[in-house]
Amino acid sequence: MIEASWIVPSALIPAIMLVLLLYATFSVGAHVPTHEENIDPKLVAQTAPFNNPGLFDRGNGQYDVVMVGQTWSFRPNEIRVPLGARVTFTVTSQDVIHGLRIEKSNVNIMLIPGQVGKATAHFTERGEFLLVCHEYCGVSAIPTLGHQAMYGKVIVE
Ligand SMILES: [Cu+2]
Repeated sequence: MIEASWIVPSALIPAIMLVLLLYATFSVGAHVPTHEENIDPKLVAQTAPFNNPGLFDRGNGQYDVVMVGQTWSFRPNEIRVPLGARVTFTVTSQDVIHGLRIEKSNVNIMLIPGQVGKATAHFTERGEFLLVCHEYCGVSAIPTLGHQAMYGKVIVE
């Protein structure tokens, strides 16, 4: 019977992990960002949609954000949406690897030059939410610049 006390947990633990993984994938929306689109990293500023970054109202509470990361800022770096907005972020980088993490949301994307990253967030809480670059992207002699200065905010009102 001592074997059963090992076999049962060793079968149960992976089963519980699988259930949690499926929950995270389908209910929370936490999954690997899609990288199905690639663009020329040298032509980001000329390539649609990144030639026109910004917030776009698609109606019915749906919004698109086209965002470009660059050393050391996001364009746009302030996004204002109403409560309940569903916002699809389409992002890339025009120089080095950056990241995009938005506080209290499932948005956590790497911004890789030449790759288009996408994530959709549902903003169900009013407030200001920090968006930060979470991939170290360099230092500057000027203290107000550099990776630590690469942030912005989402305002849900
Ligand atoms: Cu960065």
